[in-house]
Amino acid sequence: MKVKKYKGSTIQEVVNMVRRDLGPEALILSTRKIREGKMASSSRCEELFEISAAAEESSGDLKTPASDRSSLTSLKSELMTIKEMILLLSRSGHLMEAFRTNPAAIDIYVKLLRSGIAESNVQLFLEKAGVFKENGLEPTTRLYERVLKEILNAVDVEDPFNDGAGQKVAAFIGPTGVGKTTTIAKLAADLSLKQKRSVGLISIDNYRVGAAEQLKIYARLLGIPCFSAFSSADLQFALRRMGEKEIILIDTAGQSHYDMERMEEMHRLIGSTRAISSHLLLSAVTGEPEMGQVAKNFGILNFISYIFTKTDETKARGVIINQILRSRRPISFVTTGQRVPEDIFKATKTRILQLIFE
Ligand SMILES: Nc1nc2c(ncn2[C@@H]2O[C@H](COP(=O)(O)OP(=O)(O)OP(=O)(O)O)[C@@H](O)[C@H]2O)c(=O)[nH]1
Ligand SMILES: [Mg+2]
Repeated sequence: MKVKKYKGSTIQEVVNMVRRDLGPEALILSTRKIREGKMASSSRCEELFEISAAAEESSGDLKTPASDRSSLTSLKSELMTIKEMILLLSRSGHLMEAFRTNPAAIDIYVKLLRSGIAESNVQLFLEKAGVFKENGLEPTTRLYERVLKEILNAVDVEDPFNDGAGQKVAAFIGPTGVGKTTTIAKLAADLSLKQKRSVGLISIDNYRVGAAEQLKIYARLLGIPCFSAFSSADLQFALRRMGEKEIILIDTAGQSHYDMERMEEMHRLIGSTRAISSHLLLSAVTGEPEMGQVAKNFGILNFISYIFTKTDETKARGVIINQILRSRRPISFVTTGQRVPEDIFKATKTRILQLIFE
């Protein structure tokens, strides 16, 4: 692997130099602004852009040691190539003006974009972190820390079962197949087995054949009660029967967010009982802007937190941030796989960041 440094008076000029010399697949190790001249303070001191880039000696070259080749492969997943940089330059001309002040921010910009955070939000975070106002001589790590801090500020977290006072009744709502029943099973296991709290389950899913039975199987395994409720009266009855339980988890039927009739029906069933809090499950693999539409339409049920599921099925987990910025609500839990009870964690700001940028 050869690593070389290139200097020029504009980013575009340096990028072209790298492409000519190392080819379009060359990896950008760093982009920064430097001052060159006899005396740093003198007016003759010139401000230049410097790019450090790496490339294989020649493709398939037997002389390239195996260790070099494997380190290059791992770098490839992390770093931007010259080809990508050219694309970026052509796409966001106005942004490149901003990057003139701080070229090191290009790396951060690309990292955030790759995480699935929408371009407009990436710009917002960079602007808020003051990246475009700085003199460009600050180390990238400091800039990155400031951007991460801005992202952290956007994330709210809340554990609906944390506060010990009073009974907690939580309904889990969301589109079909997002993982409502599985998430309830994971939570019920954690709350009853690990935290030793008294838990009861209610299924109001009377649409899908075998839905209530699915929940009852989990309840039986955990040794906790489970009722089915088909009407408002049934639900009130079940809630009364479990009056002494500390926590009651309600499983609801998955439904299309465009079926407003069923949404109203669900509202009549759970929305009219003030003691029930709703939590919206969103699958991280739901495309955008559909995720926003799901949250908007389910908003009629006044959900108080998000639970993001299936985060193991995508690397673009920055969609979580996009959703929070579209409609700000705290995150309560995140699920990371199919295994019950392991694949779930309670949301904390740090864990959300790790999930997105790991
Ligand atoms: N990969 C992955 N799969 C998950 C996750 N959570 C749930 N699943 C799977 O998603 C499928 C649907 O899960 P359910 O819990 O039945 O979903 P639901 O929302 O209750 O579905 P309906 O009641 O039909 O609306 C099952 O195969 C689960 O194992 C997760 O975090 N990651
Ligand atoms: Mg279900």
